[in-house]
Amino acid sequence: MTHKTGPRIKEMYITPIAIVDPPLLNAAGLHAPYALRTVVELVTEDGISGISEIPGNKDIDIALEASRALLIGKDVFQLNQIRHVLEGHFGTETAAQRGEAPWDQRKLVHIFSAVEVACMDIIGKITERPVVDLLGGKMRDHVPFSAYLFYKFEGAGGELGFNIDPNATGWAAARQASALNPAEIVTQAKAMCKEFGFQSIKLKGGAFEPRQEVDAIIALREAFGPDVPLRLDPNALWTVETAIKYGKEMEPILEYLEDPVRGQANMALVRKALKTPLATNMCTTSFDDIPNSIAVGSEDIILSDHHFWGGLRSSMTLAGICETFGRGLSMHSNSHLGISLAAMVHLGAALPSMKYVLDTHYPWQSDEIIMGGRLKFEEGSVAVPQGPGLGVELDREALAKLHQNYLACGLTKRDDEIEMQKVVPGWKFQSVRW
Ligand code: GKR
Ligand code: MG
Repeated sequence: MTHKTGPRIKEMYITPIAIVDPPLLNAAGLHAPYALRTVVELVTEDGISGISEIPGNKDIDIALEASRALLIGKDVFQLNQIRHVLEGHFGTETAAQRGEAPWDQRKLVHIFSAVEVACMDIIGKITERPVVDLLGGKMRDHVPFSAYLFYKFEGAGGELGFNIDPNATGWAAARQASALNPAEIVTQAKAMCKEFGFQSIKLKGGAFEPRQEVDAIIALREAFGPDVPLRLDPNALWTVETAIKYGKEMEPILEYLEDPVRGQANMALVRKALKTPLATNMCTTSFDDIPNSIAVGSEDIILSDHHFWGGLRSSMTLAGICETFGRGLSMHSNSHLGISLAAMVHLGAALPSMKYVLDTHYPWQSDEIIMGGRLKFEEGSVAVPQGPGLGVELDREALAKLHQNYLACGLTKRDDEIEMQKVVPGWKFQSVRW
């Protein structure tokens, strides 16, 4: 097939949006009423559009704006050149720039991801193949996810904030309820698993002292039995001593313990002391981190994330590294909509093996920006979208509405500490707390 006008980038649209997010608790504080995302659309000279979604942050949006001039005129198939040009302009980032928060604060990885996914969406449309085929092809038709539980204050988020919609039913009602103790966590888990059919459960920890969170895991085990794998993620807030003490107590019931402690050296100490596998999206988060990860043995499972590892193809490279060095691979998530979920599903479908089902925050969101509305889960899995490229199209009306939310809400970057201080004055993030 030849393209007379060539698949060259003619336009780049960068749209920050704000999506309703309930008051979820984590190690860094509290989620704001809106989570920020940025939607990128590239359009070729012959009018083919490709889309992507990344975590929202004004600095990243400014950098994306600065990349526009570098991208216009580029052939979407030349992804290696595109990356080279972006690196030439922005320089490289070190692992240290990731920061101490549970999420990644680098810029360049997000830009690579935004540009690469949108280009691959276009390549898929041109070649009439789904993105999964561009990653080497499908290993599975349905990609399984885990329930992702959060401690939370009562509230629906968005305009309602800490209030609730009394007319909500089912999961939409359960999502508004408070979850501040093990019994409420079990109630949340039952409602989420009923709605989405999840067959594994992750609890976001680091919100309460470890005894309470370990008791929640024990309560989940009692409620769901031994066939439902359980994971706990304190986001590196525990000391080595705490992690070993509670890790040993949970040894018989945890599938894996995620980032109990901060840094590869501490993770390696805990890993030597426990039989439970350790997973991370905090200590081994870039290719620069891999040599030391292997040298010290900091984790058993790396939680990939195409937004943080620089795109889908980089995530496949990571999968190869994990295979070579005997690491498991799963997937990390942050608050997101359907463009990200579609990309996660294409990647998940291409992964050589799927021992550990993937994370997603999707049940916590109610907004959507893709035509046809929210993607469906069946028995905890999402079917690989059928169409070419990502297989999802932008709903421009919904995008415009969520962009208005962004302008109205006044948030420009995620800061869970500030949100928590609105509820608990003087509350401070501590990189290690218990
Ligand atoms: O959404 O509060 C959250 C999570 O804490 C998120 O920011 C983390 O990056 O899900 C993440 C994790 O697994 O650490
Ligand atoms: Mg984590």
